[in-house]
Amino acid sequence: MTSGSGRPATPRSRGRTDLKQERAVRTRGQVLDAAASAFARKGFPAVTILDVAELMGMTKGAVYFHYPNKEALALAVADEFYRRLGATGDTVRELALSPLEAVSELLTRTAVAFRDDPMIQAGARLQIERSLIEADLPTPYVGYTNLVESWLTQARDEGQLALDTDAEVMARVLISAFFGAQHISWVLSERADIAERVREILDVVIQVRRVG
Ligand code: LUB
Repeated sequence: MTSGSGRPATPRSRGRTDLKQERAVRTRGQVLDAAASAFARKGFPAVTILDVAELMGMTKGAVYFHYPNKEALALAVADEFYRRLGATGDTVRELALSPLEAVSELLTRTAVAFRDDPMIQAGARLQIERSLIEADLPTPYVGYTNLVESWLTQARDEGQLALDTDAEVMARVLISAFFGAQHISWVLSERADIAERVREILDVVIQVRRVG
């Protein structure tokens, strides 16, 4: 690649092309953040490209330059939602907690993200609205269910859960309860009490199967 002046681009002399590309990447991220805020607040059907543009103080054309239509924006938000959930899983794995602590940590961190991160709020809302969106959104729920199941299996095999624990069923129950809790917390308290509700779920469900 060459810079605007025709010199080879090196880390020391970055050309105009590089700076332009960096700005484009940054703007694309800002468009995605604006779209997430709009989808989280209004839902897919009600959001317009103009809403997204106005949130950024840009023209509709600037949004269209990065995403051809509303479906492409929804898909990009959903992909970023799962990237962030996956990163949360990776972070918790790196903490090297006991498997039961890992399950608690994962769901607690996810609850906080639902409360604080519009990208997470938007991703979850778009999944609820998936039948209204003409794009192939990722399959919901299964990634988290499998991750939680793997930790519960480990906990059972290490003797922290009753030997006859069905880890697959327990994971499904936890994820279903989590999903219900975040929805109820959204409707009743704008998610102010989400962490407390998720704590209750972890206490009750894990208590039932815990050994010792
Ligand atoms: C997570 C949602 C909401 C599950 O994994 C997913 O697809 C998820 C989709 O609406 O939260 C977290 C238990």
